[in-house]
Amino acid sequence: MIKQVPATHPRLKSLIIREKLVNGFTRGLVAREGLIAHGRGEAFDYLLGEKTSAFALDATQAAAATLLLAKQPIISVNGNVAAVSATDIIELSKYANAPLEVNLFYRDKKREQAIERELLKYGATKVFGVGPNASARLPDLDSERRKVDPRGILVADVVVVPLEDGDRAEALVKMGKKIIAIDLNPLSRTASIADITIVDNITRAIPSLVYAIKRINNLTNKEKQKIVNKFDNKRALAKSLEIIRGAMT
Ligand code: PTJ
Repeated sequence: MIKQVPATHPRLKSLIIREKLVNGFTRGLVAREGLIAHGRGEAFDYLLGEKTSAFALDATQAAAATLLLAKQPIISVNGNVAAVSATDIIELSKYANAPLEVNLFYRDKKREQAIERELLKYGATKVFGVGPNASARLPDLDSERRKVDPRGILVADVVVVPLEDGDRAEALVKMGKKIIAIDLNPLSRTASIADITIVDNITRAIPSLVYAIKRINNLTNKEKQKIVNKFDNKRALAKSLEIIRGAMT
């Protein structure tokens, strides 16, 4: 219980995120496996110094420009995202003009409805991908993540995929979509296949993405495109690994 932890505790922020995950699990938002996935993220965050690197900020700028240039962007939401970043992701949806779609690896009816309720409770106006609305199928994908909304991920040109390490990103890339990943693990399959990977904790990444969108919103499309062209995902991932290597030595 976070109330028992003194405000001066050096790991308070990390403990608060843990508490949100556990609460999310108790309230039926998070899959059991989501707690394990969070542990993996925490380990990488620890090695990254639990702060946003300059390279993550570069990726955030490129992601902001890509979202503003997109014709039909969409934000994919899973259980962990709903538990730790519901209000942030709703703000991002508003400023990026990108709807939210529930897309789960461990899909079950109760949990998708609980996530939808959570998003609506915090101010989302519309949530795609719930129940019969996830009626389309992504080709070349066998997992439950293949079930998508024909108005959302299926037709989107840019997809934000936070917290997944899987083959969906690959299937989406094959379909010609641009992928913005948020993943603390720079070695994950999603991180390496994405066009832009923000190697940062989602709790820091989304607020800085919203800030970046507000900041560059008034630039011309040409200027936004320049930001995108300047960004090199492979280099940014290599730099994140350098930070991790540095932390180990
Ligand atoms: O809600 P569901 O059914 O869609 O399931 C969600 C999980 C997260 C269980 C599912 O997508 C999964 O199994 O994911 P993976 O394959 O464990 O990948 C999760 C990735 O997110 C890992 O690379 C973690 O390092 C990373 N990660 C975990 N917590 C965070 C994170 N990245 C950024 N911020 C975090 N807080």
